[in-house]
Amino acid sequence: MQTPAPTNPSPQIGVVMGSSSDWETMKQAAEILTEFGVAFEARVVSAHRMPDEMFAYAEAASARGLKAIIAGAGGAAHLPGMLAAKTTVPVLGVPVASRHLQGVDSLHSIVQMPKGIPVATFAIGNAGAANAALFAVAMLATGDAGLLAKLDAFRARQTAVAQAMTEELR
Ligand code: RP5
Repeated sequence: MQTPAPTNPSPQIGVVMGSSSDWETMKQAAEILTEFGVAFEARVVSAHRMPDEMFAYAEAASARGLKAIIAGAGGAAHLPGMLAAKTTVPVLGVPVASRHLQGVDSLHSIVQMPKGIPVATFAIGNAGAANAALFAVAMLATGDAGLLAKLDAFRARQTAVAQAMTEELR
């Protein structure tokens, strides 16, 4: 479950997570960003094991040109909220399913931000990671007609797949 090296020299999106064990979930976001041709980096930035690196990452995010940070964590998942506390770059939080409470703990930790520091919170697990990436694509697409066309085509393919489902019932 190795995360890819952060090789992209000018990423638009940061995909960060509390542990390499989160990668199985967070790679869903990476796959969407790759599909849309959005430059991203993927890193482990553990809130409780690497707090100084976490703050440094958040503090540098804007100047590095990041347009959004997709942050996934499990358990007492303080990574998205603490990143958001240190940057105005939008933080999209992904609750990773945890061993004992199946990610309900992660969801509550991420979604219940006190007023003033928002974290956009997505579904627990793979759907949340993929949707966070699609949301980031939608944000970037507001200023990028080419990306918007790709997003429209993605939606149209989903519609076609759903429309074909009735045939599967026969
Ligand atoms: C959190 O603790 C991580 O985000 C992960 O979801 C969870 C377990 O981490 P590991 O024990 O697998 O490193 O910090």
